[in-house]
Amino acid sequence: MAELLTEICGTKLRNPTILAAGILGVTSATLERAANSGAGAVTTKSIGPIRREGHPNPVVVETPCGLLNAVGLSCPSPEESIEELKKTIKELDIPVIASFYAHSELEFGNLAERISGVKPHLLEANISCPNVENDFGMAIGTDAEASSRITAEIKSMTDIPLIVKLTPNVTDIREIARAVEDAGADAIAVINTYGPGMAINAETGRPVLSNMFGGLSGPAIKPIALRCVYELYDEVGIPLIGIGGIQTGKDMAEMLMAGASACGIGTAIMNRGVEVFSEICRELEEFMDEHGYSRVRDIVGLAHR
Ligand code: RRO
Repeated sequence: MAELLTEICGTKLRNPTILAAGILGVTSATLERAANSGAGAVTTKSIGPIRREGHPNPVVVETPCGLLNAVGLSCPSPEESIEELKKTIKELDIPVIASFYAHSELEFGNLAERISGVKPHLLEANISCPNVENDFGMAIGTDAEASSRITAEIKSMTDIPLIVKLTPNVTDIREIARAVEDAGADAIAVINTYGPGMAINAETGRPVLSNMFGGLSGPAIKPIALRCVYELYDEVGIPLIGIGGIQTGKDMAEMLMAGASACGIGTAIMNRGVEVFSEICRELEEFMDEHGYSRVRDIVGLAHR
């Protein structure tokens, strides 16, 4: 039987499936559901510097090959989020990745320091949300210089390994990845949602999302995620977490072959339920057994031969 163990920045994962940020990630109870269903690690919904309501409903709409969302970075106060994170870390026996966002360099650094106090295994800086105003979210992740400054500031405030999550909505993702690697990032997660896109209800003649536009996830963006991981595997020397459209064990094998060491799962939970983690692992194991691969590292980057 194939061995699914993998590793991100020295943190061992029992398998390469990671609950992606923003899905089931607000409370320890929902994160625990993903852990119990077999996830290798879980990521919290992005913790912010102040309580934020997010956009009014509807914030999610299904499209033929994926989901559009414009949740709008909703989050409890940082005190509440960090308390919940502390509980999650205590209760779960798998690595917990704390995702967070802020509005400025200093705020990113301060929040990273506060979150690090409860010792998550890894931090994930979200500089790539497509659904918010200009001064944060994707505005940072599309600017190599801002991405670099924020990464360096976070690194100066914490010793916990830092994953930086990038947006695909750039001309050259390699430039942004190089900038964050040079600034000290320990790993890169690619990709956040694509777009924004929109849905219109033909009956009402109105946009469906209250925010009108939202980020696209799911099978529609898998080819884009694969391309980003493939490009970055050649470009940077730090581990990659591949996210975007992974629904099956075979999808995951492809993402590992592109160069990811582990993979985020999000939209697939809507389609296959929370059991998707153990199902994808079983499918990946079967795929590896059938093809004679015995360890995850045998297939990481295989498509680059
Ligand atoms: O909350 C959101 O609307 C959101 C976030 Br923070 C993100 O990083 N990506 C996304 O598609 N939605």
